Amino acid sequence: MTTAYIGLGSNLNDPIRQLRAALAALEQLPESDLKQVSGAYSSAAVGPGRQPDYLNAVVQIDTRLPAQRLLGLLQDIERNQGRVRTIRWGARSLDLDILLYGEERIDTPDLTVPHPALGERNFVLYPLADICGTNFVLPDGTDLGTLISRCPRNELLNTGLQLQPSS
Ligand code: A4P
Ligand code: MG
Repeated sequence: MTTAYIGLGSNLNDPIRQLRAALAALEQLPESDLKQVSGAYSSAAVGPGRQPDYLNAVVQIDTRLPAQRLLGLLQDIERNQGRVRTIRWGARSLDLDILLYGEERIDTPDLTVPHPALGERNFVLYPLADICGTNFVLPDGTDLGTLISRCPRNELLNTGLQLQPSS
């Protein structure tokens, strides 16, 4: 089993509904268990032009899927939720990024892990720390607390919205 962390983001078509639907789909991934879900955070869009605010979250899955296969299945989920790829960093109904895949470093034309922007994005680092704590060490040896200390929280807001139905 490999422990992987996936970033979820949406700023179109009812983001809270998009993230909840994504979570339901992630629970159905083959050869995988959804282990932890962060809070839902809102933030201003990083990217071109004026865009609606984002809702972001991070989840932990334990999986036997190879990283490339996981990426393909995540892209299927994006497509099922009406994602249309237009411009890079443009508004989207759902974006699923593989942030970390165990300790692995992957650098192929269609997959870079750890996600190259992970260390600069408060909307990734803070929800990641929710579920794995600030002592968590990344494959390059940096701990999450150090990255967070360099990445101001700014207007990032934990909405308190529940992504999973309470059991
Ligand atoms: N790809 C490479 N590595 C990965 C990975 N680790 N996980 C490739 C997922 N995909 C990966 O992605 C383009 C290609 O990246 C894919 O075909 C895949 O093979 P995309 O999702 O089609 O395009 P994108 O998301 O527009 O580009 P990119 O560079 O992935 O953007 P990001 O980094 O995902 O940023 N602002 C806020 N507040 N919150 C956000 O969530 N997200 C973005 C998108 C911009 N601004 C944001 C947010
Ligand atoms: Mg993406």
